[in-house]
Amino acid sequence: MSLLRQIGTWRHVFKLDPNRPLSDAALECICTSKTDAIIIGGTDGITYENTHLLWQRVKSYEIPCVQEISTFSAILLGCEGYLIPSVLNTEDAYWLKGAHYEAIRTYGDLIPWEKVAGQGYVILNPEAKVSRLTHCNTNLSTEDLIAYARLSDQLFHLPIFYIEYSGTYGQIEMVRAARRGLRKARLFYGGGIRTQTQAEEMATWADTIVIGNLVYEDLKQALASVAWVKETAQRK
Ligand code: 1GP
Repeated sequence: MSLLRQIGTWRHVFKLDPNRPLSDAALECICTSKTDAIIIGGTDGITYENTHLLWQRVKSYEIPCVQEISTFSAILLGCEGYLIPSVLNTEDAYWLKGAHYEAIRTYGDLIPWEKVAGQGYVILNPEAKVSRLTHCNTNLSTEDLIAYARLSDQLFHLPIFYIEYSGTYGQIEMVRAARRGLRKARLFYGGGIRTQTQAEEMATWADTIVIGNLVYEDLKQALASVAWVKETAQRK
């Protein structure tokens, strides 16, 4: 199945950070949890070594595993898929297209485009490391979100629109606004999901729910989130 088709089936994914320790037992629970995929990615301290090590560990399970690229020196050759964020609400064009241009200029003909999916990212938590790193304007209204969703989907034709609240639970109005703006793209939501109510609320509007921190803070709840999201998706 092509990467885009695969992504079209994802309801729930775990995002694992190469820079955070995870025991073998915890990783086994995550990879056999019936989540739809593992995304390897993070913001701080990402190196080729820690990324490759985590990938090797995940690869021993059957779960699909893709890399969300944040640092191009850490790109995993031979990974089954690559998610490439372009931050739409950044004030620094480097994070929208500059880093991408550099990577494409470096790797040129070697890039397996059929395994690459672009993500239109809107980062909405001003306290998140990724928000500070990428100089985002997080002070957005629902009208702004609708416009960004249309820009990403109808103008740039990015297959994924990602609302990123990394570390904090977001506002449902923003997710609903993004939903209104999208026609084709898949709507990803990530940020601060810790409870069943939160998972169900976001899964009602987003296509794919990304769980990150909870893996490291409360593994039991993280594992439970798979069913919370999937059962909500089935009811839609
Ligand atoms: C982070 O969107 C993901 O990039 C998930 O967010 O870590 O807050 O769950 P949390």
